[in-house]
Amino acid sequence: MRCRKCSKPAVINMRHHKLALCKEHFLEWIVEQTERFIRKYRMFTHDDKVLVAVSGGKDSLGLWDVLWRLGYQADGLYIDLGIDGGFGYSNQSKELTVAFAEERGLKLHIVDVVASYGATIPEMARLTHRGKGKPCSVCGLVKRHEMNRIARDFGYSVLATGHNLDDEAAVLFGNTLTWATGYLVRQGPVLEAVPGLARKVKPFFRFYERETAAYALLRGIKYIYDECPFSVGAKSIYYKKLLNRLEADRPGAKLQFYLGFLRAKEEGLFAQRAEEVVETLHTCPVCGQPTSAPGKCAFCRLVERVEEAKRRRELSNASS
Ligand code: Q46
Ligand code: ZN
Ligand code: ZN
Repeated sequence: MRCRKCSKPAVINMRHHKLALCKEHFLEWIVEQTERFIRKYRMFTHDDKVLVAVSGGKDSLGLWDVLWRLGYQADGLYIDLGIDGGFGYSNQSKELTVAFAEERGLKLHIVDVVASYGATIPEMARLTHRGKGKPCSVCGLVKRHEMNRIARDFGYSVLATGHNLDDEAAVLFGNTLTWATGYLVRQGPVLEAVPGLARKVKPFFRFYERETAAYALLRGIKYIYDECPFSVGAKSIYYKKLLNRLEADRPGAKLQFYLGFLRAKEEGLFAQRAEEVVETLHTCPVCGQPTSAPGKCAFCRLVERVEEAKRRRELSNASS
């Protein structure tokens, strides 16, 4: 197989695009395509301050690398969740992220949830009995809150995440199986800003996971190969496998599924539902972030419950 652009041996064949490329042209292609998607979907411009949420994985570090090469003002945010999983997941991913930023002279914000809130994510879930043994819902809540907080406190107008097509198609598949219209209306590569919340964008949303992995590998980015230990058995992984089987028989099926959804939405599918779910936002009296119901937001309630549970535990330890 030869590169379409220069006839050197190809390192990747993207059957859905009928495009094979050599290393040099593939790396160039990813950067050019990312720029094209950023413009096409009006994600941000060179005047915006962009905060990239980085986990130490291939997608987020790859995205940060591409935005840096394109000359955007893109700083990173790493949230140390305190997850160990027997191999120091959080420590390893933090070290790799710090090294990545240092090598390129990039600014990185680090939030340490233990230092800030007194417990790791798995401890928070245990102490508050949330998530039936899985800390993912607590984790999502904390990550969203911290991303919004750093974006607001440091004046970032855009929050970028490294979600790829496989991630997005799996979420879409899950939402479609249950016709979760409330989620479907909000799903997309751009979520516009609302007062108090920065715009959220996913510049890698049209790349297959295999392409983002190839980009990180060929670019020589050192990223964490292991997934978070709590991702084992996640529904999204099962949906990804199903979609991969479909893709193997019909190259391009995943991309078609997702882009078809975006087109249908543009044509008015769910438009009525979108109007219904425009919520009146309230402001949390503790943290000042927007929240859908009056009173404290879900994050502040979680932090309060963690503190209460820790106090109770200390009291019972002291009396025993
Ligand atoms: S939610 Fe769950 Fe992920 Fe948090 S606890 Fe790990 S698997 S990192 S995207
Ligand atoms: Zn080439
Ligand atoms: Zn709050």
